[in-house]
Amino acid sequence: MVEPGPPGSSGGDSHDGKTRGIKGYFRKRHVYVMGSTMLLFSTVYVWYTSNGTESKVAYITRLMYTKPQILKPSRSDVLTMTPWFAPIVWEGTYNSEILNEQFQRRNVTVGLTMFAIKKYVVFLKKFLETAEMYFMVGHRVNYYIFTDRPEEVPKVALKEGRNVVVLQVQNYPRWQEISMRRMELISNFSQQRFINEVSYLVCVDVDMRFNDQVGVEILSNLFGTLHPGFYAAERQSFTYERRPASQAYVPSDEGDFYYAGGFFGGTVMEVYMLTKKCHEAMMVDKANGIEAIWHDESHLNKYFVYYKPTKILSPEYLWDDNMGRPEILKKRRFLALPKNHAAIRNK
Ligand code: UD2
Repeated sequence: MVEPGPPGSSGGDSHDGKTRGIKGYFRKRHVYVMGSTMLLFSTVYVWYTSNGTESKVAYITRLMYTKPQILKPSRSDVLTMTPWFAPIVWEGTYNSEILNEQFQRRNVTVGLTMFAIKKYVVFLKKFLETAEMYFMVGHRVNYYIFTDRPEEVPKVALKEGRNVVVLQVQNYPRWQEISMRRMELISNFSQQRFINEVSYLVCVDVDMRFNDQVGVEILSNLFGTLHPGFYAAERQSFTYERRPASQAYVPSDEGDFYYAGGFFGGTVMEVYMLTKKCHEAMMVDKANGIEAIWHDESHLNKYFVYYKPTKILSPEYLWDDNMGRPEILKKRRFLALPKNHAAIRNK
């Protein structure tokens, strides 16, 4: 393989280690193998002046991987692009080595928000342990744990560049209110804190475990996740709020997908706007004595009808084994844990 030489040179291997006239250069090549499909070459060129002192260094990085094929779509069994040109993320549609390289260059930090109020603290250990194995591996991560029981947050060993931040918040008597108030808290903390600490926020339920890689392929300005129960359903079957009196109302002839309340995110600014608007809508409902059928999830779905996500995660990213194992599902990355509602809610 012939590599180009540094700027201004004629290039090629023939100049390795030789001086040319009054100036010469040496080349040091580092080869990193990233996964099985991509090679990352980092070549360092060092020029030397005639008296032997180093004068200039140039870095040339090459990325080598299998070329995409326009005539061979990566998946033909599922929709991979919405009509507003937002990619839908399925296994096989992306190369995580390319994406990791791009995000590492930007030194991105991702905030993962979760709420463990009252008895839901019991879910934290498994959640964090599996997140350390599968969530944004190789990237900087802040786990933001909202809880009313900070002393019950388990200590979990973290890899380098990853931190736990415990945020003490109040609880509410009803589980529905706890779920809905997440919007208010995420919007307040986005404005006060997250905006200074992370680039992206990922907002998830806590009664879950990671089961496979969830990486930077999910990141985009604003993303939502297809609900595992409705990805193949018709519009009329979506459990949107159908009462016009609620701010979450979606008419029967509108809407694209039914999104899960338990996995959304985006840049801090986009998440701030989403959570603020949903919280305000819930406060209007409260004043009018109405609560949307699926609480915060109904308001999230209303928001996404009019503010379209720029990326959509397939149900690989939020699966429940009670839904079986359909052929299209090549990975089950983030799984709902079975829970005894009577024992865990309102406790
Ligand atoms: C669905 C949605 C959830 C939310 C809810 C609204 C999924 C997977 N989940 O979950 O995001 O939209 O419907 O009805 O899409 N919590 C506590 N303590 C409590 C109760 C709740 O910390 O006492 C938190 C916790 O982080 C939990 C989340 O609120 O994961 C949602 O509550 P849930 O999981 O009980 O609601 P569920 O399963 O109906």
